[in-house]
Amino acid sequence: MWTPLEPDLQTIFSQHERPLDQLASGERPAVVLRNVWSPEQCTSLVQQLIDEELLYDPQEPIPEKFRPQIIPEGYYREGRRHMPAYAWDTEIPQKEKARIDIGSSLGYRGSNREGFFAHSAETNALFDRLFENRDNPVELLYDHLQKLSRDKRVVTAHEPDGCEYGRAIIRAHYGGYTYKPHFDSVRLREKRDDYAVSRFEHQFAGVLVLQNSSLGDQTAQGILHRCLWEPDVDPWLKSATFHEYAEQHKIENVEVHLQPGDLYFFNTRLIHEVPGLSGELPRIVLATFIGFSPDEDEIFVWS
Ligand SMILES: O=C(O)CCC(=O)C(=O)O
Ligand SMILES: [Fe+2]
Repeated sequence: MWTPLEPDLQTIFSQHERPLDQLASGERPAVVLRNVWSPEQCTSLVQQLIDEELLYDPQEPIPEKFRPQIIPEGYYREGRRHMPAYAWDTEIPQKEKARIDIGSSLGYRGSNREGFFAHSAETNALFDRLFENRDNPVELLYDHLQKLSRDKRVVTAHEPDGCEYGRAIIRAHYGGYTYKPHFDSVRLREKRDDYAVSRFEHQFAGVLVLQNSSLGDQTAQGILHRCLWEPDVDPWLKSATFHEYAEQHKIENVEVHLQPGDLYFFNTRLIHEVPGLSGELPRIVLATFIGFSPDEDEIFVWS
C-alpha cells in the first residue's frame, strides 16, 4: 500500500528518520500534518482576506476589479515565452471557474523576470502586513518543513543578486476550478533555467488548507498518482486522458483527504490533480513550492 506519512511529526519520525527522502524517491505519496492550524484560525484569515477585498465573497457576483485577476484553468507559461501555454489542449477554459491568487506565481509571472521580482517584493510586503498582528501560517509552514528536513536551512528562494521570490501564495478556487492531472517542475516543465530554483534535484509542494469546497457530503480533495513524470506520459497529460493511461498501467493513487488546518507536502513530479467541486465556498489554500537536493544544506521555498 502506498500511503501518506501522518499525522504528526513525532509519529512520522518514529517510522522514518528522513521523511523528505521518502517524498523525493516517490516511496511515499505525501507527508500529512493534521491540524497544525485550528479551523478558527483558518476561518478568521479567510474573513480578513474578504474584508480587505483581496478575495471576493462567493455569494456575490464577481466584482469588476477581480475580473482582470482571474487565472483560467490549466494556465502556465514556459521559459521566456510571453504567450500563455495551456497544460491541456482540449478544452476552452470556463469563466465561472475562477482562480484568484494572492501572491506571485513563478509559473504565471516568471516569463517577465523583472516584473516577477518586483511583484514578489510587493507580495512579501503584503504578507508582512497581513500577518503583523496574527498567527503567521507562512512561518508555520516553513517551521514544519525545517523540522521534517532535520538539519537543513529553510529559506525563501533568492537569486545570487539577493532578489527574493514570493515566500508563499494564497490561492482561491471558485466555481469548481479543477487541476487536471499534471506535474509541476521549474526544471522539467516550465524550463526556467534562468532562475536559481531550477538547480534543485527535487521539487515538492507544501500546502496548508484554509477552506474546503463542499457539496453535500463531498469535499474537493487532491489525488496523487504513483507515477513520477517521464516524457512518455506527456501525450496523455496533454490530451487529458491520463486516467486511461493509469488504468492501463495499473498505477495506484491516493486521495489525500484534508480538513482546514491540515498541511501536506508532496513531490510535484508525481502526476497529481484536484478535481473541482462546485460547492458553496471556494477551496482556499496557502501554497508553496520547495526545492530540495539531498546533498544541499539549504531548502528553497517559493510560490
Ligand atoms: O491545491 C493543492 O492541494 C495542490 C495544487 C497543485 O497542484 C500544486 O500546488 O502543485
Ligand atoms: Fe500541481
